[in-house]
Amino acid sequence: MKNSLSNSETIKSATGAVPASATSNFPGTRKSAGRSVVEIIPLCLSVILCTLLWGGAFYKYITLSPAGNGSISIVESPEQEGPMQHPDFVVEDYEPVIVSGTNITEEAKIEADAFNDVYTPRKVKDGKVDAQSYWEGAADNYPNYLYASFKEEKTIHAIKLLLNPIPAWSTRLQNISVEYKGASGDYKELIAAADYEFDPARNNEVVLEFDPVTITSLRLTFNSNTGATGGQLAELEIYDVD
Ligand SMILES: [Ca+2]
Repeated sequence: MKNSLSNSETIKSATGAVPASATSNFPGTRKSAGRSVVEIIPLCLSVILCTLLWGGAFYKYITLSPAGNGSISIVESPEQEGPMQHPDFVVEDYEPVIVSGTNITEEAKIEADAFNDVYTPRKVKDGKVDAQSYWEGAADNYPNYLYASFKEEKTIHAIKLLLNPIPAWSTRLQNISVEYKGASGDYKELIAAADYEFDPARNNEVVLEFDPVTITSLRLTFNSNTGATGGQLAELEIYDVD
């Protein structure tokens, strides 16, 4: 009897619903989120490869915003084949101005109302622009006057004012006016007072051109100088008309 009942239970079990555990534990049929492990591995490899390739391709176009607030700005980097410099920092090459005519300052007698230390007026016509060869007006005593006088009348059309061009002579503004005097009479205005920039990046030179005028003397008036307590000039070049 016992054996008969055992056979009946065995038959029922063999013909009834199959328990879930009967398939889940079967070798080679494990499931994960509806895909087998065999299917997921190549999919993951594909995702990683695409991330590396596309990430590298777009890296140069994506930067974080300067504010660092987490936003993203998309910019296009320039095609660069060599060293590059931002346009805001590019310094243009400066070519010193070539003035027509002949520099006749050598023929002139140079004087000033005063000078500072060893910086005498004659130093504006020795052909040197070094650190020792310039005239400087009396300190804190504007206006400072510089004169160039000739024995004979000269017809001129330009003057060039120079300072030492090395960067140590940093950019400064000098307020200057120019007057002239003929064979007789008093000084007349040639160039009204104005601020002129002396910039070592531009050879620390200022060129003033005007309609030809016949003179026996020039008077330069220095009203201010942002770089010193008096007017300064390393060379004065006066050009005649040839
Ligand atoms: Ca000089």
